[in-house]
Parts: sequence; structure tokens; C-alpha cells
Amino acid sequence: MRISTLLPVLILVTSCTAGLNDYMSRSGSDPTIVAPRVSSFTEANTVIIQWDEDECADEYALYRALDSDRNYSLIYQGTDLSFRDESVLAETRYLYVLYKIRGNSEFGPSPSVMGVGSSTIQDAYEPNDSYEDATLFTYDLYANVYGYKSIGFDHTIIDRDYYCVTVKPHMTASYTVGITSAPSGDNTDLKLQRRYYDSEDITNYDEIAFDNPTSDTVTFYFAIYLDENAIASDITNGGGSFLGYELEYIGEVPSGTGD
Ligand SMILES: [Ca+2]
Repeated sequence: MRISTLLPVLILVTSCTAGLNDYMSRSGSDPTIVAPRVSSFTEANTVIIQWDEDECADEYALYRALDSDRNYSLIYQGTDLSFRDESVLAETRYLYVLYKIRGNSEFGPSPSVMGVGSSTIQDAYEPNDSYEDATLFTYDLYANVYGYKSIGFDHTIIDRDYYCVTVKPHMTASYTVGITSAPSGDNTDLKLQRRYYDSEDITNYDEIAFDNPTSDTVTFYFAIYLDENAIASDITNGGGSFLGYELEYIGEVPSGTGD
């Protein structure tokens, strides 16, 4: 009985205290200038920009520019903590900066972040952007990698797809990475990096072997990504693209018998 009468009072006191703290911190210090976060490839032709709440700010103002001209204009102002930019052109790079508004003062700009309008979206195995998040290869799959660089190369987005394969004791397993639209044996714009090794070029549908001479099943890790030189060769133009590929299992032979 006593507890039930106390509870509403406690809740009221707690919320009042928080409100008072909000007000005091807001008037005491300026908002923090921080770059927003951006994701470009989860929905077609949509860039999503997010930022954290700042108790010292009344509102947020998001500005956007084409990477090609860097003339910023306001696209959102308000109290939300994210904005869906659906008015982007396909295959077009944008820069976003965030300002924070308190009273009549505007604080910013934040460092810029790059977003990309893209009609192609990331593959179904994302996020496999690190060895910890590597996709265990269990069957042939289609995926894609993307890479974009701004003019001046001050912003770079490079997708790296991490995979792992398990190879039985004393066996060598082979895989291919291929671009379906290109002939076998062609150079691709893709790179392969086996964990702990230097990167290597991927030749279209050439076999990539993982040799396990040990008596235990071994898991091999590797990454596939776009060659930086293929993304943008000219610092004054920037550039970027998506490239789809298939990863296939070819077969296995006893370790030491392959060529
Ligand atoms: Ca990918």
C-alpha cells in the first residue's frame, strides 16, 4: 500500500530533475560539432543521414552539396535525429554537413561526409566488412562490391567483402571469383586478399586454391574488393561504381597433388 502511493511521486521527481538538468546544460555550453553518419546503399536512390542527440542544441540543420560543385544548401531543419534524402540522382556523389542551432546561433559546419545516390544496393551478405563478420561460404553466391572517391580523394568509400571457407585435413579446395559479363581469363577490377598475405589480382574465373596440409580442418579467411585504381584514376573527377561477382566452389583434391 505504501509503495503504490510512493511510486507516482518518485516518477514525477525524476522527470523534473532531468528537465532541470537539460535546461542547465543547454544554457551552459555550446553544442558539439560532430560529423553525421551516412549510409547510402541499403535502399535504392536513398541516402540516410543520422546524428546523435545534443542536449545543448535546439535544432539541427543538414546541408547538402554535390561533390562536383560543393555548393551547400539546406535540406532539413528540425529536431529529428535522422533524415532520409530521397531526392538524390542515381550514381551521384553528395557531401553532407550538419549544423546545430541554439537560440539564434548556428554552430558548424561539421566535417563533411560523403553519400552516394545509387540505384544498386549492397548485397544480401552485408555487413561482412571485417574478418569478425566474415560470411561462411557454404554454397555458390552472387554478391557485389562498391567503391567511390570524391573529387580530391578527400572522401573514400570502399566495400570489402570478407569470407571464410573450411577445408578438410590434407585437402586443397578451389574456388573461382567471376564477372559473368566478362570472358574467363580477363583481368578484373577485383582484388583478393588472403588473411596475413598481400593482395592479389583476380583473373576472371581462375581457380583460387586453399591448401590445408595439416591434420585438422582449417578455416581460411579472405576479402574481395574493388581495385582502388579502377574506382577513380583522376583526383580532379573522383568516381566510383558497383561491381557484381559470383563466388563458386570448384572442388577439392588431396593436398600436394594439385598444380
Ligand atoms: Ca558487398
